[in-house]
Amino acid sequence: MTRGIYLGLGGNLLDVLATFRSAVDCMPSFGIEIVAAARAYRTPPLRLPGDVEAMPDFWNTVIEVSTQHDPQGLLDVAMDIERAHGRVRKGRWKPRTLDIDILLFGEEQVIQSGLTIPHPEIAARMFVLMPLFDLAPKLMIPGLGRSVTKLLAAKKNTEREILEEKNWYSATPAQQSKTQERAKA
Ligand code: A4P
Ligand code: MG
Repeated sequence: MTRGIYLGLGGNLLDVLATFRSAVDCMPSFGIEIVAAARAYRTPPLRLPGDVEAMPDFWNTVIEVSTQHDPQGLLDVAMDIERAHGRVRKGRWKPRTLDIDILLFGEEQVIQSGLTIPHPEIAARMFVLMPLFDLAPKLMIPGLGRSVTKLLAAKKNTEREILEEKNWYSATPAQQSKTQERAKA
């Protein structure tokens, strides 16, 4: 069982927070156990250059999970879960009901066709760093050699893009104990 796996969830179509809840609830049946869930953050869409199509804001969150899948197996079931929640791939960075990105897989670094871990955009995205900070502020990102706190501090000076934040999932026991640990620290 690998721990220290962090998944980024995102979406901007339909009731995204309800989709997050449904996705997380079905994960155990796909061999993914939920350890903790961060708050959800609403941000304007990050667009590809030249894309002017009107699109709703995104909700994003991060969950910590454990699983016996290897990284490719986890990506495969993540895509099954996306499809089961109405994801239709209409092109890169298009509106979506649910996107599941593998942000971190413990200490592992993976660079293969169709899979890069850690996710290459972690350090650039406030909507990833904020929820990751909720769960693991001291976590060091493999390959970057910097903690989530350091990455967020570097970003905060240049960008303030969070429009809203919400608790979307009732605390798991693991999340509660982490919250208590943080309160004591
Ligand atoms: N892939 C490679 N590495 C990974 C990984 N670590 N986790 C491959 C998941 N997938 C990975 O993804 C394209 C391919 O990435 C997959 O086939 C997989 O093999 P996709 O989900 O089909 O398409 P995508 O999501 O449109 O592309 P991509 O490059 O994953 O984009 P991102 O990084 O997901 O960004 N704005 C806001 N505010 N919030 C967002 O969440 N997301 C995007 C898409 C754009 N703007 C956004 C947000
Ligand atoms: Mg994606």
